[in-house]
Order: sequence, then C-alpha cells, then structure tokens
Amino acid sequence: MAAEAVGGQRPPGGTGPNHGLRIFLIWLPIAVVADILLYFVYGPHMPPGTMSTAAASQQFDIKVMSVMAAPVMAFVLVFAAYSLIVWRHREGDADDGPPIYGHTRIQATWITVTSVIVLSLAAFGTYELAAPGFAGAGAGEGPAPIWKPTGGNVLQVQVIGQQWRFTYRYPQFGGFETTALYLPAGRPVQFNVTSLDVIHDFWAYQLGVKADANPGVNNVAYATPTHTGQFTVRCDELCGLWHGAMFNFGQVDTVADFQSWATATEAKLARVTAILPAYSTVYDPTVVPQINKAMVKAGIAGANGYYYPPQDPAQP
Ligand SMILES: [Cu+2]
Repeated sequence: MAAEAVGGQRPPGGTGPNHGLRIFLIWLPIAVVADILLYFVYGPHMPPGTMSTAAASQQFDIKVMSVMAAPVMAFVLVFAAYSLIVWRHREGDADDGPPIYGHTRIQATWITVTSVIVLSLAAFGTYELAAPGFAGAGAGEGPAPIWKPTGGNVLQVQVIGQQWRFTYRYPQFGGFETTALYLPAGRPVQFNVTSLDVIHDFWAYQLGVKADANPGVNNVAYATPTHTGQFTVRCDELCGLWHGAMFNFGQVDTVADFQSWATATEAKLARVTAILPAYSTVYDPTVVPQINKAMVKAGIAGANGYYYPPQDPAQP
C-alpha cells in the first residue's frame, strides 16, 4: 500500500487506511459471536446453577454481565493485536508517531461508551436487587427484610454457626436442632442465620444463598429450591483454626420425603429438644455449658460431655 507511510502513520495530506473502521469491523463479529456463545452455550452452566430461584436469578445476572464485558475484552484484544501487526516497528523506521494532543471524536466516543456501560450496569444491578423474586434474596437482608416471598407456607430454617460447624433448627417442627439440612422442593425457605461465637458465613452454593452469621443478629435470606438434589454448605468467613473444615452437604427432597424426615426427626430428638433453649432468633452462648450439664444428667450425653445422636451406634 503505497499511500501508507512507514510506521502506519497517515501521510501528511494523504489518505491512509481508516484504522478505526478496520478495527471496528474486525471487532464487531468477534464481539457478537462471543456474546452468543456466552449467553446461549456457556450461560446455562454458569455458577451457581439453577437449583433455586435465588440461584437462577444470580445466574441470569452473571450472564448479562458477561455479555456486557465480553465486547470490552474483545476490543482490548483486537486493538492490541491490530497495533502489534499494523503499527509494529519496521526496518529503517526510527521515528515515533506524531504526538496527538486532542482527538474530539475518540474522546467523546470513549466517555460516552464507558459511561453507558457503567451506568447501565448500575441500573441493572439496582433493578435486580429490588425486582420481585429478586436476586439479592439469598444474600441476607438483616433482621428486618424489605423483600419477602409472596404467598404463605414459608419454611423456617434457622442456621446456627459455631466453631466449627453449622447446625439447623426447624421451629415449625418443635424446634429440633440437627446437623443435617433437609429442604423441600418448591417451597419458599426463610433462612434465619445467626452465630453463637464469632462471625461465620452460611454459603449454600447451589442454592445461591450466602449470608453472614453474626452473633446476636438474625440475618434473613430467602430461596425457593426448584428441584431435588444435593448441595454444598461452606463457611465463607475466616472463623478460626478449622474454618476450612466447616462444611457439609444439604439435601433438597420432595415435599413428602421432607415431611416424613422432619416429623421423624422431631420425634427422635424430642428428649434433646426439651433441654435446648426455646427457639429464638438469637441465643445467649453463655448457656451452652448448662446445656451440656443437663445433657449429661439426662443421660443423652456421655460423662465426657460429648453428645451422641440417638441413631449413632456408639451411643453409651
Ligand atoms: Cu465458620
């Protein structure tokens, strides 16, 4: 290309290639293909999946943010590749390009595009937090949630964090406390998350629920499991020596299976439940030693103070 000066600079008074248009035309199909692949091919596999309403909304949010981010990433890569190929140093070219002190169109485009991207992300995020069935429901809304699931029949599950395990209380089933987390599919669940000692964080990954467990605070989160299966529960707040071991699994069952599990467990743990403090949104941890003593006295725990679940064959 004779008109193109050495180094790719547009020759004075001449007509070089329109680099902006070229970059745009290379970038456009890459951006469109990347967005289609991200939304339709990879999108359904994006975290945290679709095991609950909260998880599905979060997956949608992540898909939308990916679709907005991919063209930006594509532009950076296309621009870098184009620069390396077209504007690379050539033999006998000792000059830098002429300094550019101002280019109104590039500046205006830059400010407009970045402003539109950032402001529309802010608007989208705000809407998604406030919209009905919103994606923020699993994040913990504190003791007085603004958004609540519509319709009744909400299952109450209390999550109690303590070094280093989670236990769960079911106030609608006599308030029994267990290390197993069972939930019914298709029914809204209200998680009441609290702690007996330091700050933990209840993270039920596949349910899209992640709420801080603070001592003396009831942090409420909502999710409606949409299908049966297992999910992982992890503590997601560094809480001491065995923080990394503070995880277990939860299970979403059919409504009938959940009902029979809950009523059977309520009966099985009745003697223990009678000794526990009455169900409350928060607890005074200083009563724990008294509970231990009462358990030993009732023959539910061994003389060493350890409690053996009734189904455990090692029970003394
Ligand atoms: Cu923890």
